[in-house]
Amino acid sequence: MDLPAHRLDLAKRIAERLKGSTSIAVSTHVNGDGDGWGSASALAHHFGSRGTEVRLLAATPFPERYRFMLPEGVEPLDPDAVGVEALRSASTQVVLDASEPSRLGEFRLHFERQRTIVIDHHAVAAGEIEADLSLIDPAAAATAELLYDVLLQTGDPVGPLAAQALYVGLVTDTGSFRYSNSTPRAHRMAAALIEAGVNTEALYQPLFANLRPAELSTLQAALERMQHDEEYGITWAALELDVSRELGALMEYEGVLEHLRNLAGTEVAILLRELEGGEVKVSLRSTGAADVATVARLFGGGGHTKAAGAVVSGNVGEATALVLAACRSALEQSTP
Ligand SMILES: [Mn+2]
Repeated sequence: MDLPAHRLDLAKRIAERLKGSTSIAVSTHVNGDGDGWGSASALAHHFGSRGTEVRLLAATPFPERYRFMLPEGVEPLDPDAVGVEALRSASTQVVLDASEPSRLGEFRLHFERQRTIVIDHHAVAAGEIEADLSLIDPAAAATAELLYDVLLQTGDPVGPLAAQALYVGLVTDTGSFRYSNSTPRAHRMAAALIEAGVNTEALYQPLFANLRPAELSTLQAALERMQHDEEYGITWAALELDVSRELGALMEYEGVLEHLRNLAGTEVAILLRELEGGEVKVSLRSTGAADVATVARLFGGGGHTKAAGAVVSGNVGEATALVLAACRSALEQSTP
């Protein structure tokens, strides 16, 4: 695979550093997604098969949906005494799919600059994690793409299980190759991973199906509450605390936002979920020119231009009003 010149030097240096490590601790961002956990699993497969001890750190609970990617015997560690000790004692500390300290949860206090490597494709806004080597490129489709560049530089072939985990990162972050980051290079990488042994059909069930009834109930509750502002092209659903509490952790079900953004005439889709303690979790998607990362940052959150999130103080009604106002002004600015 062609490697953009500016990435080559860093990818080589990171590959050398990882090859020289006796133990590697890997963290992704809180509420880790398919790209974060796919990349972490790929790193664990690739260096684990060389005999390196690789420990995975889960600042928030590891999503069961991604368990099939983990190497045998690797169990992501909570931010308790055991997890923190695994991080502190590792010869190399790796951060994947995040570059802001606040995204690391309780683990953030235990990274040491000289031992830290960051690989990420988010545009850094709020201040970077201090690292010895940082491969950060928002032009990459996924962190999995940057990690693949690194793995190729190790000189060891990328095995089928590492390839599968990288493919999961690529598929989930590109919306199954439908979003604007589905670049020619992302497709070339997908082809190379399939050649390395990925069975794409076998991934459909674990990634997209296997929904539990409660997950479809989440969708049902959201669709019942769906509202649409025709003038601005905003579609949203706000879930009150009692619904949100009942559905619990299942609220992470991504398919809900997909449906909201698929309504005809939608430029911005918003899912708001009231949490305990007077906070509302807000997830934003843009289908056009509006930059929802800027909206998320107004509320202390972040993300990509077309996919971002934040936690807003207040009840769900107040948060909805604030976020809608911010989205309307972002849409006014994005319209020429
Ligand atoms: Mn990502």
